[in-house]
Amino acid sequence: MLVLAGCNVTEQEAGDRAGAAGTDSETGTNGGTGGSRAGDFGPPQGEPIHAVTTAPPLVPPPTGRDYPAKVIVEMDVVEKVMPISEGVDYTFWTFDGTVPGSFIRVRQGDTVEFHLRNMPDSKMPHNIDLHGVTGPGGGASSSFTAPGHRTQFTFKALNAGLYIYHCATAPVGMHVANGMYGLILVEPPEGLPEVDREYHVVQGDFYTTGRYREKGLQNFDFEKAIDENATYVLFNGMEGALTGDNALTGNVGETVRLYVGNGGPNLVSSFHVIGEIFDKVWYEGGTNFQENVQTTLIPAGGAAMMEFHLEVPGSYVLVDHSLTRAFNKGALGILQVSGEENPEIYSGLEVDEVYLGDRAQANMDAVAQAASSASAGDLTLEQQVAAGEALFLGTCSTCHQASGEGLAGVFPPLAGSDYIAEHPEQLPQIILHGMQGPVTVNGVEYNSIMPPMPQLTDDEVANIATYVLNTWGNPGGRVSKEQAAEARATNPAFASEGH
Ligand code: HEC
Ligand SMILES: [Cu+2]
Repeated sequence: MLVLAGCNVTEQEAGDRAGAAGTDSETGTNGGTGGSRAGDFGPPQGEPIHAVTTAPPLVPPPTGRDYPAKVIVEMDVVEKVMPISEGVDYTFWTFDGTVPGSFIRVRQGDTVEFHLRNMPDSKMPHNIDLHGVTGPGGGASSSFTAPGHRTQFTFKALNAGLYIYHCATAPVGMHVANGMYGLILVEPPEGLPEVDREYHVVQGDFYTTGRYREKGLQNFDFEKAIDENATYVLFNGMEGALTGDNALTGNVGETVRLYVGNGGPNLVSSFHVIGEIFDKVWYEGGTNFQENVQTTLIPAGGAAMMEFHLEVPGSYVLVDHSLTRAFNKGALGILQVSGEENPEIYSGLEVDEVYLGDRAQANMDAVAQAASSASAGDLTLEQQVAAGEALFLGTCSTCHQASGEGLAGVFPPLAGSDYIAEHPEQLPQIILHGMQGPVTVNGVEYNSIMPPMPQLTDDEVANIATYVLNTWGNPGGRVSKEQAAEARATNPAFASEGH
């Protein structure tokens, strides 16, 4: 007979648990929390408290309370244009003006009075469904709010855990795809173990009419959303929200806790931090934890908490381990850890440029500037080269290296390449159509495959080609966007895709 210890929790036991240490720190399990039946600690006590909410990636301080209170949460719905990638704008619909919306932190047993305002300049009505609410619609039916209106409803947070909230106004998939989600943490009565740093990150999938990184203001593409064919998969609503100057930070010797949600609307996340192992994962945002985890699955409309101790300095890369989402759709973030090297645990050589490409750079200003200058029709050679360099890193440097030297026997050099010197006009064609078959560069024969990169815009191809021509002793010259467009229409003999 299979005996599941602690599965049958009496109300008495469940009540006893309130205020007592919950999860067994040795095993990550407990005798059962009693769920919602054990989550009502009576009427709110003391003066009402105005919740401290925080914009991503910050997390409000612990409630620090040992009694249930009335907590007032105020949230604004704001529709606004923000960058989704450098040089790419998108009309986001948001809670509190950020994607994800503000992080809410309450304690199990708290009575939450929720105020939702929809800004007068909004075009749409919105509402909120908090997965931490017990009651039909999670608040949605009580919070339908037209532009210029405010609504209010109250709920008791009966279940501890980390929960997604989102807009649930029809078409729901569209409201969520436009960025309407965030996290609410309902602390267990005893609180969570103290850590040195806490951050919050929410993944989301985005669907734009233009291609990935196609410049300008992009519209929502409902067909792509229905097909679940995301153009971007992002942490915190913008490519670069957690890289460069925006990277998360920590120090060797510290313990970090991440609160990670997945707003969706569609894709499930295989959340992983390259170079770290989660010491603990409170999978699905629930009460029990698993230990020593590489990758944790975060469902759309779900969440997880994870903790890890930092031993070695360097760049740790947050990814959705469905990897083309990370490297070709934007699902990348960085945790930058400072401190003493620890060669006994890890010796050596950082690889974040290869992993991150252009996103390892502090900023992509040159690209954004080039994009705006290009639309104004006045791009200088210097701007083209600067923008091309930023794009080269990550697009081409993965194989040809940032130095342009290539890798002996595998990837031919672009630096001082006699092939480029003899065929400078082929550069945009090689970029757009790839290359295969034997090619001799500086006396060495290569016979491999370079993949085509038609996802690059004509501007991007022109800038990368111009950068390559004007760097590492190559012959100079300039490629225009019109030449890139012509190259796109050609069918070169060396192309690596069948035309
Ligand atoms: C996935 C690896 C990879 C990437 C990424 C890549 N290349 Fe290549 N590239 C190759 C390989 C392999 C060859 C040789 C192909 C052959 O053997 O026919 C090559 C050949 C070339 C050549 C001609 C040979 C030479 O060295 O002069 C040029 C020019 C070139 N690549 C430019 C670029 C540029 C610019 C980019 C970025 C837009 C880029 N490549 C991205 C792998 C890559
Ligand atoms: Cu909405």
